[in-house]
Amino acid sequence: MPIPKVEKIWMNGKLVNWDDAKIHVLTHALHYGSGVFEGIRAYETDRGAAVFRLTDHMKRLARSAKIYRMDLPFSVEELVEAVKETIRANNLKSCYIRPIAYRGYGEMGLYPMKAPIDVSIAVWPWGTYLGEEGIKHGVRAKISSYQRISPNVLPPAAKATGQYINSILAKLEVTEIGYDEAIMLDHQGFVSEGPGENIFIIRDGIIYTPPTSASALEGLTRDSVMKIARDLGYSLFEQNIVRSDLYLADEIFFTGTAAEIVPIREVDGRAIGKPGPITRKLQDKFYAIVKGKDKEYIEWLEFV
Ligand code: PY5
Repeated sequence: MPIPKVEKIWMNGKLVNWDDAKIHVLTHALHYGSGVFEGIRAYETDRGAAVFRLTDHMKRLARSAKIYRMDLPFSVEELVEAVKETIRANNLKSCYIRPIAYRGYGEMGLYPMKAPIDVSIAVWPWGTYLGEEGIKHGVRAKISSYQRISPNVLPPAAKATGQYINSILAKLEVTEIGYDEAIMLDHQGFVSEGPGENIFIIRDGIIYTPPTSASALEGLTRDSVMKIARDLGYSLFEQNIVRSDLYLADEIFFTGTAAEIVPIREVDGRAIGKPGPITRKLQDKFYAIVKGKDKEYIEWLEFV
């Protein structure tokens, strides 16, 4: 789907026209994937657009940058303000938000410290990543033969642009044979996550999700769902999961900013079934929270 064009993109502190938000072909990050990014969403509420856990996302951007020894030229507070400014400039009630910090033009070697760090923030209306049908009825997933990157290959804790070619290989492999999304195993064979989503399973009323030591990103939707589930009284464990745990689960779902909360109705040809009651409950609560209808979690919303 083409990206719906809006008016302005924030680049290194200035709002520029969408069509002018261009970079040089010798940008370091284009050649080597030396960028870090975030995916954030703003939702429509009674008090206007509200960005879900904006500061937490920008803190993660700063952590990704730290891992790759990038000195961000803007503070977390400045980036938070810049996101709000960009949403206001484009008059959006809800949108997806894509901040990126990358090594720019000025160095072609692999020692990157002489290249500048450029930062931009783009926003646009983007529906749920795996589709509305997926949210309602669940998606079909398959375990990819591509292993998820491991900590001593590329740090899974960082959301770095280059790391996503691993996700792309997994996504391509399974979608070309008709599945909606991939599930990736870590270097030890434990379930890790989707190409751009964390994963949860439920068995006998207990919720499990792989630990970050299984190369799963510290997802903010994951963190939110963990908190919501525990507040609702469920037992939830961060625990290693093997592939047969997926096949035998009562319910499975993906979480992510782009994807939101997506039930999985089939894994590797084994039916999991229609979205189950706990998945539904967590979805309902999550959407109430992000739309500002649940005051208990109002501190997660940062109003534009
Ligand atoms: N795991 C990976 C590898 C991710 O890229 C993402 C987010 C997640 C988990 C979920 O993290 P969070 O809940 O903090 O979003 N993926 C991006 C997103 O915006 C990009 C998806 C194409 O959802």
